[in-house]
Amino acid sequence: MKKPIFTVYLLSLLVMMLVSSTSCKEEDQPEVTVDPTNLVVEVTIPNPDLGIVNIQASADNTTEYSLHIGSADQPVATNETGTFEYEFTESGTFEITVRAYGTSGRYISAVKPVVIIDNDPVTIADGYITPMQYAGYQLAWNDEFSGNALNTQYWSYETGGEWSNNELQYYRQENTTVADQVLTIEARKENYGGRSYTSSRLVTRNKKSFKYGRIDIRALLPKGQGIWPALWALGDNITTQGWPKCGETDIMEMIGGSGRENTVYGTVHWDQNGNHADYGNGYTLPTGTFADEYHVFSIIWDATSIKWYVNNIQYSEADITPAQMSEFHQPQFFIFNVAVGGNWPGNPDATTIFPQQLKVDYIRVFQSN
Ligand SMILES: [Ca+2]
Repeated sequence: MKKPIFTVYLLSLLVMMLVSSTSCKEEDQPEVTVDPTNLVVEVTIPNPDLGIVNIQASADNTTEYSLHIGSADQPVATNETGTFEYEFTESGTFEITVRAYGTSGRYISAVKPVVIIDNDPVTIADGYITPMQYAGYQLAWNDEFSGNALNTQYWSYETGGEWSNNELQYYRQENTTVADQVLTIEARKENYGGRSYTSSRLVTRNKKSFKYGRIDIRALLPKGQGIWPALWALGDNITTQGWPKCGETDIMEMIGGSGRENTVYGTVHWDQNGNHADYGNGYTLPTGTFADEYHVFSIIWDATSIKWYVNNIQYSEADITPAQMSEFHQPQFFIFNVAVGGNWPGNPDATTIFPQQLKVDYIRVFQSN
């Protein structure tokens, strides 16, 4: 897992002075409590390659200082000196609030915005890589995303705002780029077509479909509550048979959100006597998340089974020999998309950072000799 390296930028000084609303005591009483005054907060950056900021606060008539991140009422630290150190572990725009408390128990506060920029983003070199050849197989098709545009001989865009699962995104061509050896699908918080989020959905429908083989997809996943990247496949006959009779093979799905970004799921969906049936399992990383570096999501699909792998570690197997699973003996086309919100992940919330990107280094289909 890569250690993040950040550069910290301070925005222009924004200081708010607040005094809590309780009124002062009457003049005829002895003065036993005092309100703080003259709060000054300085934020400095000791080392631009770390996410650490140093905070020095001073005020008159103050007995205690507290440090808050954002608008949280709960402090991350308190002391009598006003000297704090805080380390940010995520990139983004944040606010630091310092409160100075007087003997009255009342406080004044100052707010400073800081921008934390990831100075060492994950690169294509980070993470697991699979080989270009396997014994007993030959490469049937691959897209290494090495050009500067999506190869429309292989891929089409599926656009629009009406999708199942109560998803929130509008799919557009504009959210897809190919550059620097990778395909990027970007989910944005952006109003378009009556929706509050945009993203992309790409398909190889009518262009590239396969029955059986080893499929390797190397990808870096996005993260955040409500973000739902998927690398999957549907039967070519969906137009005549409908879903789920066409068969669906989910090579990788991940639902973003706290504690969930270290797990991916592999699933098959099919028709069983007129009912939807599915089977799947998840794989959880021993350390880190799928946003920390690239991983390779694979299936090995043959006449008897579909097996799912992460970084060549098998975590699931479906027996596809039952007659009810004839779906999985037909060609399927690929779909890459990043959905936003919906029934499974739930919707984005204040913790979700936009934009989010799914990056794909390659898709390779190997078929047995
Ligand atoms: Ca590539």
